[in-house]
Amino acid sequence: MTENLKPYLSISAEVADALARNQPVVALESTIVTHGMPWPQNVETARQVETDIRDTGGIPATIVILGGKICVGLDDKTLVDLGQAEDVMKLSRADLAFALAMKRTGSTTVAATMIAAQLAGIEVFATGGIGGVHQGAETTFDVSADLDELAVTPVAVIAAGAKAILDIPKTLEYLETRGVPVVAYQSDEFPAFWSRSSGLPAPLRLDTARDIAATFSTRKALGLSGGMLVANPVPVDAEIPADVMAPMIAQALADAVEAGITAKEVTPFVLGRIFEISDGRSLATNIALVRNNARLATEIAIALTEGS
Ligand code: PSU
Ligand code: MN
Repeated sequence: MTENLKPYLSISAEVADALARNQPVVALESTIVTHGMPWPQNVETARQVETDIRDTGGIPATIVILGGKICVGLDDKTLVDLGQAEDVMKLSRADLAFALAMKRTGSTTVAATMIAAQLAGIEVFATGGIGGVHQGAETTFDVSADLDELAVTPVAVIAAGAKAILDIPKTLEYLETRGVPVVAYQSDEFPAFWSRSSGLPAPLRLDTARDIAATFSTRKALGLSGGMLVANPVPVDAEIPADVMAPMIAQALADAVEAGITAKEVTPFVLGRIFEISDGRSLATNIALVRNNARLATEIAIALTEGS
Protein backbone atom coordinates (compact mmCIF):
# COMPACT_ATOMS: atom_id res chain seq x y z
CA MET A 1 0.00 0.00 0.00
CA THR A 2 1.37 3.46 -0.87
CA GLU A 3 2.00 6.02 1.90
CA ASN A 4 -0.65 8.34 0.44
CA LEU A 5 -3.30 5.67 0.70
CA LYS A 6 -2.53 4.48 4.24
CA PRO A 7 -4.67 7.02 6.15
CA TYR A 8 -7.73 6.07 4.09
CA LEU A 9 -7.64 2.29 3.98
CA SER A 10 -8.53 0.03 6.91
CA ILE A 11 -8.39 -3.66 6.07
CA SER A 12 -9.59 -6.11 8.73
CA ALA A 13 -6.96 -8.41 10.19
CA GLU A 14 -8.67 -11.47 8.69
CA VAL A 15 -8.83 -10.03 5.17
CA ALA A 16 -5.28 -8.65 5.32
CA ASP A 17 -4.00 -12.02 6.48
CA ALA A 18 -5.92 -13.86 3.73
CA LEU A 19 -4.55 -11.53 1.03
CA ALA A 20 -1.00 -11.90 2.34
CA ARG A 21 -1.37 -15.70 2.12
CA ASN A 22 -2.90 -15.62 -1.38
CA GLN A 23 -6.18 -17.02 -0.08
CA PRO A 24 -9.41 -16.40 -2.03
CA VAL A 25 -11.06 -13.14 -0.94
CA VAL A 26 -14.41 -11.93 -2.30
CA ALA A 27 -15.43 -8.27 -2.00
CA LEU A 28 -19.05 -7.36 -1.23
CA GLU A 29 -20.77 -4.00 -1.62
CA SER A 30 -22.80 -2.21 1.05
CA THR A 31 -25.30 -0.19 -1.01
CA ILE A 32 -27.29 -3.39 -1.32
CA VAL A 33 -27.54 -3.28 2.51
CA THR A 34 -28.38 0.42 2.92
CA HIS A 35 -30.36 1.19 -0.23
CA GLY A 36 -31.14 -2.13 -1.91
CA MET A 37 -33.05 -4.14 0.68
CA PRO A 38 -35.30 -3.34 3.67
CA TRP A 39 -34.35 -3.98 7.31
CA PRO A 40 -34.01 -6.65 8.67
CA GLN A 41 -33.62 -8.76 5.52
CA ASN A 42 -30.72 -6.54 4.44
CA VAL A 43 -28.54 -7.56 7.41
CA GLU A 44 -29.76 -11.17 7.40
CA THR A 45 -28.81 -11.43 3.72
CA ALA A 46 -25.42 -9.78 4.23
CA ARG A 47 -24.63 -12.29 6.98
CA GLN A 48 -25.90 -15.20 4.92
CA VAL A 49 -23.81 -14.18 1.91
CA GLU A 50 -20.68 -13.96 4.07
CA THR A 51 -21.44 -17.46 5.35
CA ASP A 52 -21.97 -18.73 1.79
CA ILE A 53 -18.53 -17.43 0.83
CA ARG A 54 -16.92 -19.12 3.84
CA ASP A 55 -18.78 -22.38 3.17
CA THR A 56 -17.46 -22.33 -0.41
CA GLY A 57 -13.89 -21.83 0.81
CA GLY A 58 -13.38 -18.06 0.63
CA ILE A 59 -13.06 -15.03 2.88
CA PRO A 60 -15.70 -12.27 2.58
CA ALA A 61 -14.71 -8.60 2.54
CA THR A 62 -17.70 -6.29 2.83
CA ILE A 63 -16.76 -2.69 2.05
CA VAL A 64 -18.11 0.53 3.60
CA ILE A 65 -16.90 4.10 4.22
CA LEU A 66 -16.76 5.08 7.91
CA GLY A 67 -14.91 7.77 9.85
CA GLY A 68 -12.73 8.82 6.93
CA LYS A 69 -11.67 5.27 6.07
CA ILE A 70 -12.45 2.72 3.41
CA CYS A 71 -13.23 -0.26 5.63
CA VAL A 72 -12.62 -3.64 4.00
CA GLY A 73 -14.04 -6.53 6.06
CA LEU A 74 -16.75 -5.65 8.59
CA ASP A 75 -17.58 -6.98 12.04
CA ASP A 76 -21.18 -7.91 12.85
CA LYS A 77 -21.92 -4.85 15.00
CA THR A 78 -20.86 -2.48 12.22
CA LEU A 79 -23.06 -4.38 9.79
CA VAL A 80 -26.09 -4.23 12.08
CA ASP A 81 -25.59 -0.48 12.71
CA LEU A 82 -25.26 0.13 8.99
CA GLY A 83 -28.38 -1.88 8.21
CA GLN A 84 -30.49 0.38 10.44
CA ALA A 85 -28.80 3.74 9.85
CA GLU A 86 -30.92 6.38 8.14
CA ASP A 87 -28.50 8.95 6.73
CA VAL A 88 -25.98 6.80 4.89
CA MET A 89 -24.69 8.26 1.61
CA LYS A 90 -24.85 6.08 -1.50
CA LEU A 91 -21.33 6.43 -2.86
CA SER A 92 -20.14 6.02 -6.40
CA ARG A 93 -16.81 7.14 -7.92
CA ALA A 94 -17.94 10.77 -7.86
CA ASP A 95 -18.61 10.94 -4.11
CA LEU A 96 -15.95 8.65 -2.66
CA ALA A 97 -13.30 11.31 -1.91
CA PHE A 98 -15.92 13.69 -0.51
CA ALA A 99 -17.22 11.08 1.93
CA LEU A 100 -13.69 10.21 3.08
CA ALA A 101 -12.51 13.81 3.49
CA MET A 102 -15.70 14.86 5.29
CA LYS A 103 -15.80 11.67 7.38
CA ARG A 104 -19.31 10.80 6.28
CA THR A 105 -20.80 7.34 6.54
CA GLY A 106 -21.32 5.92 3.09
CA SER A 107 -22.20 2.65 1.44
CA THR A 108 -20.40 1.63 -1.72
CA THR A 109 -22.11 0.96 -5.06
CA VAL A 110 -20.63 -1.41 -7.60
CA ALA A 111 -18.37 1.37 -8.93
CA ALA A 112 -17.10 2.44 -5.50
CA THR A 113 -16.70 -1.16 -4.32
CA MET A 114 -14.57 -1.95 -7.38
CA ILE A 115 -12.32 1.02 -6.59
CA ALA A 116 -12.00 -0.03 -2.95
CA ALA A 117 -11.39 -3.68 -3.86
CA GLN A 118 -8.61 -2.72 -6.23
CA LEU A 119 -6.97 -0.51 -3.62
CA ALA A 120 -7.10 -3.41 -1.16
CA GLY A 121 -5.77 -5.93 -3.69
CA ILE A 122 -9.01 -7.91 -4.17
CA GLU A 123 -9.82 -9.08 -7.70
CA VAL A 124 -13.27 -10.66 -7.33
CA PHE A 125 -16.50 -8.98 -6.21
CA ALA A 126 -19.99 -10.47 -5.86
CA THR A 127 -23.19 -8.44 -5.97
CA GLY A 128 -26.82 -8.66 -7.11
CA GLY A 129 -27.21 -6.49 -10.18
CA ILE A 130 -25.11 -3.75 -11.72
CA GLY A 131 -26.32 -0.28 -12.59
CA GLY A 132 -26.68 0.43 -16.31
CA VAL A 133 -28.23 2.62 -18.94
CA HIS A 134 -31.66 3.66 -17.67
CA GLN A 135 -34.76 3.57 -19.81
CA GLY A 136 -35.18 7.05 -21.26
CA ALA A 137 -31.43 7.75 -21.03
CA GLU A 138 -31.63 9.42 -24.43
CA THR A 139 -33.32 12.35 -22.65
CA THR A 140 -32.17 11.96 -18.99
CA PHE A 141 -28.54 10.93 -19.74
CA ASP A 142 -28.86 8.55 -16.75
CA VAL A 143 -26.08 6.02 -17.26
CA SER A 144 -24.69 4.37 -14.13
CA ALA A 145 -21.06 5.04 -13.30
CA ASP A 146 -20.81 1.26 -12.75
CA LEU A 147 -20.35 0.81 -16.50
CA ASP A 148 -17.37 3.13 -16.86
CA GLU A 149 -15.84 1.60 -13.75
CA LEU A 150 -15.95 -1.82 -15.36
CA ALA A 151 -13.98 -0.29 -18.24
CA VAL A 152 -11.14 1.03 -16.07
CA THR A 153 -10.81 -0.93 -12.82
CA PRO A 154 -9.41 -4.49 -12.90
CA VAL A 155 -11.99 -6.35 -10.81
CA ALA A 156 -14.25 -9.21 -11.91
CA VAL A 157 -17.86 -8.42 -10.96
CA ILE A 158 -20.24 -11.34 -10.55
CA ALA A 159 -23.87 -10.21 -10.92
CA ALA A 160 -27.19 -11.65 -12.10
CA GLY A 161 -27.12 -9.48 -15.21
CA ALA A 162 -28.92 -6.16 -15.34
CA LYS A 163 -32.39 -5.43 -14.07
CA ALA A 164 -35.14 -4.95 -16.61
CA ILE A 165 -35.79 -1.55 -14.98
CA LEU A 166 -32.80 -0.62 -17.15
CA ASP A 167 -32.49 -0.47 -20.91
CA ILE A 168 -30.64 -3.78 -21.27
CA PRO A 169 -29.83 -3.51 -25.01
CA LYS A 170 -28.27 -0.07 -24.50
CA THR A 171 -26.42 -1.31 -21.40
CA LEU A 172 -24.83 -4.12 -23.43
CA GLU A 173 -23.98 -1.75 -26.29
CA TYR A 174 -22.30 0.62 -23.88
CA LEU A 175 -20.25 -2.14 -22.25
CA GLU A 176 -19.12 -3.30 -25.67
CA THR A 177 -18.10 0.23 -26.65
CA ARG A 178 -16.10 0.58 -23.45
CA GLY A 179 -14.35 -2.75 -24.05
CA VAL A 180 -15.81 -4.64 -21.10
CA PRO A 181 -15.99 -8.43 -21.51
CA VAL A 182 -19.53 -9.56 -20.65
CA VAL A 183 -19.56 -13.29 -19.94
CA ALA A 184 -22.70 -15.26 -19.16
CA TYR A 185 -22.10 -18.26 -16.93
CA GLN A 186 -23.48 -21.51 -18.36
CA SER A 187 -25.96 -19.60 -20.51
CA ASP A 188 -26.27 -18.35 -24.09
CA GLU A 189 -28.47 -15.51 -22.93
CA PHE A 190 -27.72 -12.42 -20.90
CA PRO A 191 -29.80 -12.73 -17.70
CA ALA A 192 -32.15 -10.02 -16.43
CA PHE A 193 -31.71 -10.18 -12.65
CA TRP A 194 -35.05 -11.58 -11.38
CA SER A 195 -35.43 -13.47 -14.68
CA ARG A 196 -32.99 -15.88 -16.29
CA SER A 197 -33.76 -14.54 -19.72
CA SER A 198 -33.56 -11.04 -21.19
CA GLY A 199 -34.21 -12.09 -24.77
CA LEU A 200 -30.70 -10.91 -25.65
CA PRO A 201 -27.76 -13.15 -26.49
CA ALA A 202 -24.81 -13.05 -24.12
CA PRO A 203 -21.76 -11.46 -25.79
CA LEU A 204 -19.57 -14.30 -24.42
CA ARG A 205 -20.25 -17.58 -22.63
CA LEU A 206 -18.10 -19.59 -20.21
CA ASP A 207 -19.05 -22.72 -18.32
CA THR A 208 -16.52 -23.04 -15.51
CA ALA A 209 -15.04 -20.82 -12.82
CA ARG A 210 -11.61 -21.91 -14.02
CA ASP A 211 -12.25 -20.58 -17.55
CA ILE A 212 -13.56 -17.32 -16.13
CA ALA A 213 -10.41 -16.97 -14.02
CA ALA A 214 -8.23 -17.81 -17.03
CA THR A 215 -9.94 -15.13 -19.13
CA PHE A 216 -9.53 -12.57 -16.35
CA SER A 217 -5.84 -13.42 -15.93
CA THR A 218 -5.21 -13.26 -19.67
CA ARG A 219 -6.72 -9.80 -19.83
CA LYS A 220 -4.38 -8.74 -17.06
CA ALA A 221 -1.37 -10.32 -18.77
CA LEU A 222 -2.18 -8.35 -21.92
CA GLY A 223 -2.19 -5.14 -19.91
CA LEU A 224 -5.78 -4.34 -20.88
CA SER A 225 -7.37 -1.95 -18.43
CA GLY A 226 -10.67 -2.64 -16.76
CA GLY A 227 -12.55 -5.54 -15.30
CA MET A 228 -15.05 -8.04 -16.47
CA LEU A 229 -18.76 -8.62 -15.95
CA VAL A 230 -19.77 -12.20 -15.16
CA ALA A 231 -23.53 -12.56 -15.57
CA ASN A 232 -24.82 -15.48 -13.51
CA PRO A 233 -28.49 -16.35 -14.07
CA VAL A 234 -30.72 -16.56 -10.99
CA PRO A 235 -31.36 -20.20 -9.94
CA VAL A 236 -34.36 -21.73 -11.73
CA ASP A 237 -36.38 -22.30 -8.55
CA ALA A 238 -36.05 -18.65 -7.48
CA GLU A 239 -36.67 -16.97 -10.83
CA ILE A 240 -39.60 -14.67 -11.58
CA PRO A 241 -40.28 -14.94 -15.34
CA ALA A 242 -39.80 -11.79 -17.42
CA ASP A 243 -43.48 -11.59 -18.40
CA VAL A 244 -44.49 -11.61 -14.72
CA MET A 245 -41.93 -8.90 -13.88
CA ALA A 246 -42.78 -6.64 -16.85
CA PRO A 247 -46.00 -5.04 -15.52
CA MET A 248 -44.50 -4.56 -12.04
CA ILE A 249 -41.44 -2.86 -13.54
CA ALA A 250 -43.64 -0.64 -15.73
CA GLN A 251 -45.68 0.39 -12.69
CA ALA A 252 -42.60 1.14 -10.58
CA LEU A 253 -40.98 3.20 -13.36
CA ALA A 254 -44.21 5.17 -13.87
CA ASP A 255 -44.38 5.83 -10.12
CA ALA A 256 -40.78 7.10 -10.16
CA VAL A 257 -41.58 9.56 -12.97
CA GLU A 258 -44.72 10.72 -11.20
CA ALA A 259 -42.83 11.23 -7.93
CA GLY A 260 -40.14 13.24 -9.76
CA ILE A 261 -37.32 10.88 -8.74
CA THR A 262 -34.00 11.54 -10.49
CA ALA A 263 -30.26 10.74 -10.40
CA LYS A 264 -28.99 8.41 -7.69
CA GLU A 265 -32.43 8.09 -6.06
CA VAL A 266 -33.85 6.28 -9.08
CA THR A 267 -32.46 2.77 -8.49
CA PRO A 268 -33.34 2.57 -4.74
CA PHE A 269 -36.83 4.01 -5.36
CA VAL A 270 -37.67 1.62 -8.18
CA LEU A 271 -36.30 -1.41 -6.27
CA GLY A 272 -38.38 -0.45 -3.23
CA ARG A 273 -41.56 -0.02 -5.29
CA ILE A 274 -41.08 -3.39 -6.99
CA PHE A 275 -40.65 -4.99 -3.57
CA GLU A 276 -44.00 -3.47 -2.50
CA ILE A 277 -45.84 -4.24 -5.74
CA SER A 278 -44.60 -7.85 -5.77
CA ASP A 279 -45.56 -8.37 -2.10
CA GLY A 280 -41.98 -9.23 -1.22
CA ARG A 281 -41.53 -11.85 -3.92
CA SER A 282 -38.89 -9.76 -5.68
CA LEU A 283 -36.86 -9.65 -2.47
CA ALA A 284 -36.80 -13.44 -2.06
CA THR A 285 -35.48 -13.70 -5.62
CA ASN A 286 -32.95 -10.93 -4.96
CA ILE A 287 -31.60 -12.80 -1.91
CA ALA A 288 -31.34 -16.10 -3.81
CA LEU A 289 -29.41 -14.54 -6.69
CA VAL A 290 -26.94 -12.67 -4.48
CA ARG A 291 -26.16 -15.91 -2.65
CA ASN A 292 -25.73 -17.72 -5.96
CA ASN A 293 -23.35 -14.99 -7.15
CA ALA A 294 -21.32 -15.14 -3.95
CA ARG A 295 -20.75 -18.87 -4.40
CA LEU A 296 -19.64 -18.50 -8.03
CA ALA A 297 -17.41 -15.53 -7.12
CA THR A 298 -15.71 -17.67 -4.48
CA GLU A 299 -15.05 -20.44 -7.00
CA ILE A 300 -13.52 -17.86 -9.36
CA ALA A 301 -11.39 -16.40 -6.55
CA ILE A 302 -10.20 -19.91 -5.69
CA ALA A 303 -9.31 -20.58 -9.33
CA LEU A 304 -7.33 -17.31 -9.43
CA THR A 305 -5.33 -18.24 -6.32
CA GLU A 306 -4.57 -21.58 -7.97
CA GLY A 307 -3.08 -19.72 -10.92
CA SER A 308 -5.76 -19.99 -13.61
N1 PSU B 1 -29.17 -3.40 -7.97
C1 PSU B 1 -29.77 -4.03 -6.93
N2 PSU B 1 -29.57 -3.58 -5.69
C2 PSU B 1 -28.77 -2.50 -5.47
C3 PSU B 1 -28.13 -1.84 -6.59
C4 PSU B 1 -28.36 -2.33 -7.82
O1 PSU B 1 -30.49 -4.99 -7.11
O2 PSU B 1 -28.61 -2.13 -4.32
C5 PSU B 1 -27.20 -0.70 -6.33
C6 PSU B 1 -25.76 -1.14 -6.60
O3 PSU B 1 -24.94 -0.64 -5.57
C7 PSU B 1 -25.43 -0.45 -7.91
C8 PSU B 1 -26.22 0.80 -7.78
O4 PSU B 1 -24.05 -0.20 -8.08
O5 PSU B 1 -27.45 0.38 -7.21
C9 PSU B 1 -26.43 1.52 -9.08
O6 PSU B 1 -26.94 2.78 -8.83
P1 PSU B 1 -26.97 3.88 -9.99
O7 PSU B 1 -27.94 3.34 -10.99
O8 PSU B 1 -27.45 5.11 -9.30
O9 PSU B 1 -25.57 3.98 -10.49
MN1 MN C 1 -27.89 7.12 -12.36
